[in-house]
Amino acid sequence: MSLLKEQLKNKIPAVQEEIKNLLHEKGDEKISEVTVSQAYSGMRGIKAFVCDTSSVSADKGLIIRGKPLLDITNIAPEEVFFLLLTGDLPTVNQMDNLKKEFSSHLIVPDYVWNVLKALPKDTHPMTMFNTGILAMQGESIFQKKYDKGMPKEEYWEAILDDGIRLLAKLPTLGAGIYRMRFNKGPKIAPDSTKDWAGNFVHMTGLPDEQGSFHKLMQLYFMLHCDHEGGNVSAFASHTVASALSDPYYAVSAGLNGLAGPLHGLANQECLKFVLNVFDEFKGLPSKNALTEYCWNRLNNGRVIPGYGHAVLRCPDPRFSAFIDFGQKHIKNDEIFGIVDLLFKVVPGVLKEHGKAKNPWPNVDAASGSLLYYYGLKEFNFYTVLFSISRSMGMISQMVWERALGIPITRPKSVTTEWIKNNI
Ligand code: HAX
Repeated sequence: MSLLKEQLKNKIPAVQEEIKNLLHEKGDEKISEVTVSQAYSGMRGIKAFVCDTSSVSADKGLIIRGKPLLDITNIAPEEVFFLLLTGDLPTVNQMDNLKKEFSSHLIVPDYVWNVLKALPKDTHPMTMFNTGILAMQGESIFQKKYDKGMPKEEYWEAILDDGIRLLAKLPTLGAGIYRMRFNKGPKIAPDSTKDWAGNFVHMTGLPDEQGSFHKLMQLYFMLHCDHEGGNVSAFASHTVASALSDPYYAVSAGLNGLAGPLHGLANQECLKFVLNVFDEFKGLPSKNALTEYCWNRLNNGRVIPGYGHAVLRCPDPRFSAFIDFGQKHIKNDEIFGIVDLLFKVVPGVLKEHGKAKNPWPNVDAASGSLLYYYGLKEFNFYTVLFSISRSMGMISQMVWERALGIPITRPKSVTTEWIKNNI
């Protein structure tokens, strides 16, 4: 048994007991009330379910298992996965064991590439990525064991087995799609001696003599791993998994939500916006010119991508971590300079505009400029990178939901007629 699974096996019974007692003691207490306007506005702010992998506070941002994000930006993606699942950072031994497990499942089956080859040449990389995941559904251990009558107590283990196999393949799938979709030549085989991010960089074929692109991808895959349970992608995958659809179904469902421009696709939209600024001004504009440019966009009824958030009310710490990286590694780059200038301009503009509840940058405001610098210029690929990372959070949440026996998601909707007659 893997050391990760062993750790979870030790932890799960105590958490099950804790929650049983909590329900016994506080099961009838209220944690939220719902107003009519919340019912018409995306259920914003309603506390209605539990996610322990991470939480997001309006003024501090992402906290992973009690650790504020900016305290742990140095850890590797494999470590954050272990942390999301167990609440502990792995020992050296546990980390080696997890890396070995990932390394033995790197190969994406040939039939997946054949399915992807059959798609139109201009298919969006996110469509290719999600199709690739769904095409592998027949590999699901959960589904095979379920068909044979697996007892409920074993669900979480089968979800974890699927999750690790799927996660191991995602950098291979993503990098293969990058090369296929943007005519970069034949796929590059994974290297089982490399870590998750290093393997991705290797399989893209992009140069990285100094190792800084590898460092960026480690940070990138770490920062995007989870953002509590209520965001579109996490909630979609949570809902699909609650029907006992296996992780291949549930992760691809979540990622279809991530592919929306108000969610994960904002990273591609944001770099597109930054490049438009660069083209318009042939470089870095003045502060006044950029302010006017932003106002024009707002007056045309368009959002400023990379700014605003449904929960956060402060600059996103993930943005701050990317800006720190940029200051250290690519300080004098002009595209990065525009991102930096936007940070000085947009919050003021959005405050004056008066609509957005949060005028501050989110995770998507800075990441694209860094990827662009390292040669990953095809910005409609960026949400695939977000997806590779966010799958860790979805899978961690799923493992615990099955371990705790959380039932099928089924909130109750009401009709407008009901509201008129009953409130
Ligand atoms: N630019 C212009 N207007 C904005 C805005 C922005 N960046 N952010 C919010 N607003 C507007 C909204 O469109 C809304 O306008 P209407 O009343 O006309 O509909 C109003 O301000 C109130 O919105 P809100 O309550 O502040 O924000 P929501 O919770 O409804 O939406 C969004 C949150 C992130 C979707 C929103 O801020 C947005 O569209 N931002 C730009 C896109 C973006 O960066 N998305 C990525 C978010 C992070 C993420 O999930 N990454 O994956």
